[in-house]
Amino acid sequence: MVFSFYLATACLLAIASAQSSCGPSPSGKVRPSIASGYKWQVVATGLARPRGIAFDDQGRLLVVESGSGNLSAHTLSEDGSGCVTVNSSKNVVTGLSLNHGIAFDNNNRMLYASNTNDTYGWQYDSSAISVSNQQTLVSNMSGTDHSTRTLLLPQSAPGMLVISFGSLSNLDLSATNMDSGTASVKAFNLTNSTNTYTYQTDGLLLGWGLRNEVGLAEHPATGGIWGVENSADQMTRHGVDVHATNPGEELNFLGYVNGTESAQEGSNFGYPWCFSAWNPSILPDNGQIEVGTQFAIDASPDLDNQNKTDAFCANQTQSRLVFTSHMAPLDIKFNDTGRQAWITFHGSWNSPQPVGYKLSVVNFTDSGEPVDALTSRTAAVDIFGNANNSVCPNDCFRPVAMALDSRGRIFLSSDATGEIYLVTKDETAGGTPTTSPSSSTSSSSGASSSTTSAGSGMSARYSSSVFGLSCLSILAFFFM
Ligand SMILES: *[C@@H]1O[C@H](CO)[C@@H](O)[C@H](O)[C@H]1NC(C)=O
Ligand SMILES: *[C@@H]1O[C@H](CO)[C@@H](O)[C@H](O)[C@H]1NC(C)=O
Ligand SMILES: *[C@@H]1O[C@H](CO)[C@@H](O)[C@H](O)[C@H]1NC(C)=O
Ligand SMILES: *[C@@H]1O[C@H](CO)[C@@H](O)[C@H](O)[C@H]1NC(C)=O
Ligand SMILES: *[C@@H]1O[C@H](CO)[C@@H](O)[C@H](O)[C@H]1NC(C)=O
Ligand SMILES: *[C@@H]1O[C@H](CO)[C@@H](O)[C@H](O)[C@H]1NC(C)=O
Ligand SMILES: *[C@@H]1O[C@H](CO)[C@@H](O)[C@H](O)[C@H]1NC(C)=O
Ligand SMILES: *[C@@H]1O[C@H](CO)[C@@H](O)[C@H](O)[C@H]1NC(C)=O
Ligand SMILES: *[C@@H]1O[C@H](CO)[C@@H](O)[C@H](O)[C@H]1NC(C)=O
Ligand SMILES: *[C@@H]1O[C@H](CO)[C@@H](O)[C@H](O)[C@H]1NC(C)=O
Ligand SMILES: *[C@@H]1O[C@H](CO)[C@@H](O)[C@H](O)[C@H]1NC(C)=O
Ligand SMILES: *[C@@H]1O[C@H](CO)[C@@H](O)[C@H](O)[C@H]1NC(C)=O
Ligand SMILES: [Ca+2]
Repeated sequence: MVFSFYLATACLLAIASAQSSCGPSPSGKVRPSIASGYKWQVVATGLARPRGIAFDDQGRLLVVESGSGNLSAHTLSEDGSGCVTVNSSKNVVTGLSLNHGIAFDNNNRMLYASNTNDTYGWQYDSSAISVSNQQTLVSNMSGTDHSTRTLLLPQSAPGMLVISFGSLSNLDLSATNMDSGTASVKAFNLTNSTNTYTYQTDGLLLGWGLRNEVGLAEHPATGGIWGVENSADQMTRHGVDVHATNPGEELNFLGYVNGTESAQEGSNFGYPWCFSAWNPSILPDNGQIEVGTQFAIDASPDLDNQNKTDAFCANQTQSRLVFTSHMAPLDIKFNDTGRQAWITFHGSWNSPQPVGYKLSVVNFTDSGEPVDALTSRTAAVDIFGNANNSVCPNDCFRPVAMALDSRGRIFLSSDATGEIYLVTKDETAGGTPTTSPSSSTSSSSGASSSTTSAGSGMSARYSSSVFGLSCLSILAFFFM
């Protein structure tokens, strides 16, 4: 079980790399790598740590550049072969230290964006590419460490704005007080509101005990709100350091904002007392613990030396899926049918081996639930990543946020490299993945390509490549 999981993960991480000849080259030494059946290109480079992205009603890409605090609009051009480039760019909002959150209400021509402390709204003129009538909608979210305030406008409840407010540190005792607002997700009704809401005292509580729910999405068929959580670092249990492969990153179901009731809504999801197991085998006293089970951690000064039990943790709302520890999920977006959830993994310092730095996909059922059970370790399938995670974070792109266009194409920001990528299905690829260790050719139609040198021999406008072979050497590590 453990080994088959590592086999799958290791092989997926070993996907071959190839450079696209459409659009700019990747920044620096970045070498992207993609699964068979998909292709990638760089759309934009040189942005100032791009985070949240969204399309306006003209198909322009708006980008929160956290490095400058500005919000910029990029008019895109597309040639006959589907190659997308930036035609022109313009700053739309400056001077507010915007750092992540962005949302569009195209019906009402409203743009929303956030910095650490406040969420703003503007009327947006997509002809002039400009904003007016700035309002501060929700305030009092200041805090260090986890500084993003993700925004979501659910289609099932027009006028409601969902905001995620993360914890203020790795283990944050203030999160045990529901009134603090930290480590929670809330929804605010903007319809005809005239005053600025205070995060702590206003709004509808969707969940608390959520360490840092950076990614938020609404399921298109059910209206259910889903979040992906960045879980804790440096974890110990019963005096044993278990941080290398625990806790799991989480996919949580947060209920609905349109009045449909659910048991989850407003409940406590465990943090900072309880964490989900990713690798139960290294946890002391693991008799009752499976993958995804929430367990108690050691008392520590950060938590005022207080303790909770595994029985207490079993009583908190559990997640619906878990992912490899420390991959740092930052965004989730459903495709049009709601049967695919795309998740970006930014990667984190706290994993002994670099993990994440990639875009994965999770299957959902027609009724809007993950196909896999909570105990699964193979729910997330890797689509786009870096060719060699050993060189991460320095020489890797780091996926942050996505915007899907009406054709299901995925635009993807990378803050570390200042880039926007485009990942699409490769309609010309017919082949199935190969794991043949002797493969050495490459083409634009999904034939095998191995592996270590980017770009050589690629002459097609795009390249798609296939899962490579270094599985054995990577596996050897895990058997040690
Ligand atoms: C950029 O947009 C302008 C105005 O729409 C258009 O005339 C021009 O052809 C575009 N440039 C490219 C490279 O597509
Ligand atoms: C951000 O906006 C400021 C004006 O407030 C401007 O001086 C600066 O050049 C802008 N930065 C970028 C990267 O566009
Ligand atoms: C947020 O508020 C804090 C505390 O008042 C302040 O120090 C910080 O500069 C503010 N940050 C922004 C981006 O406004
Ligand atoms: C604003 O946040 C601070 C903590 O940063 C808190 O002490 C205060 O009560 C909040 N204000 C309101 C009105 O809730
Ligand atoms: C919001 O305000 C407008 C203008 O005053 C009014 O026509 C509308 O009925 C209000 N909507 C709600 C839901 O109260
Ligand atoms: C909430 O939205 C979902 C999806 O549109 C719908 O099925 C459900 O009936 C809605 N609930 C209410 C109370 O309107
Ligand atoms: C939001 O507020 C408006 C105006 O008071 C109200 O008509 C609407 O039902 C509210 N929406 C939700 C989802 O509660
Ligand atoms: C915390 O719980 C553990 C295991 O139940 C126990 O050994 C330890 O003494 C407790 N620590 C505190 C500070 O209560
Ligand atoms: C679990 O929750 C139930 C119902 O709220 C409560 O009666 C019970 O005491 C809780 N158990 C623990 C260990 O917290
Ligand atoms: C996800 O669903 C697709 C069909 O839509 C299937 O080909 C694929 O194997 C599924 N992946 C997993 C991990 O179940
Ligand atoms: C990955 O990078 C590491 C560190 O630079 C290097 O030692 C290793 O050979 C690389 N592996 C491949 C397959 O390129
Ligand atoms: C969304 O996912 C489903 C299930 O895998 C797939 O059939 C459909 O083509 C996807 N939609 C787009 C636009 O890619
Ligand atoms: Ca949890």
